[in-house]
Amino acid sequence: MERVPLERKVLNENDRIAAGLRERFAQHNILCLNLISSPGSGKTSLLERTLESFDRSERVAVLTGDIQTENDAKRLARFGFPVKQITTGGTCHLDARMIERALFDWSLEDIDLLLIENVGNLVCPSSYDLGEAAKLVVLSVTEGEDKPLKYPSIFFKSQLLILNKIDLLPYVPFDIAAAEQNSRSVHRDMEIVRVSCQTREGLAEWLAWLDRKRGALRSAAAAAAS
Ligand SMILES: Nc1nc2c(ncn2[C@@H]2O[C@H](COP(=O)(O)OP(=O)(O)OP(=O)(O)O)[C@@H](O)[C@H]2O)c(=O)[nH]1
Ligand SMILES: [Mg+2]
Repeated sequence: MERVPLERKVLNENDRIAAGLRERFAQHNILCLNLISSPGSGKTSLLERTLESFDRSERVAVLTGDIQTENDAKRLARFGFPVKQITTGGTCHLDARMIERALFDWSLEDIDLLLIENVGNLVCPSSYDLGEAAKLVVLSVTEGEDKPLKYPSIFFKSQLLILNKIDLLPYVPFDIAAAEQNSRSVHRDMEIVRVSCQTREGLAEWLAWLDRKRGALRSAAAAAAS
């Protein structure tokens, strides 16, 4: 009985900080994306493939969350863009205050695209707004096509489903059409890309999606300025 009001208070506080972040991102025309998945679905791998595709002049930055270790930040720092690890020390999700703190010594004027890798968890991160323009969910083909039905919240809230590890489809009993159908039964307008971070199949489609979102933001900013 006590749990519900307390949870609501924490989330209200988070929403307040997230709204402030969203406003700052809008002021600086930053596209912020929040990547969410179970542990090991391939969030860091997707970010590695994404960063390696960018020219060094791109104004991209990454925040990556984990309960322990700086492993993901080390993997991503190799590409030469600003990367910071947020180690939550036990908390199963990132919250808006963690993002605010992590950004304190970064100049937002220098960033166009902020990619956030959330803690590996398909449940808790879906409740926390980080001020992002969109949540993206990664599901790999080793996890079962029923996951959108079992964990509907994150599939309902995500704009894009990235179906990863399609190179493993010949070896695992995963019905990819059923996974997509399940996902659209939870979220009718879900956009979907199929990728392999191993073979790079489908990555062009993901990068094109990213490009469209960045282009739409640039056009909206130019229209607002004129
Ligand atoms: N076969 C195959 N393996 C992949 C693919 N993408 C990632 N992996 C492997 O899956 C494992 C987990 O990938 P990560 O990128 O670390 O996953 P993650 O979602 O960042 O994991 P956490 O940060 O721990 O939640 C690694 O061994 C990757 O090499 C893929 O497309 N195909
Ligand atoms: Mg990772």
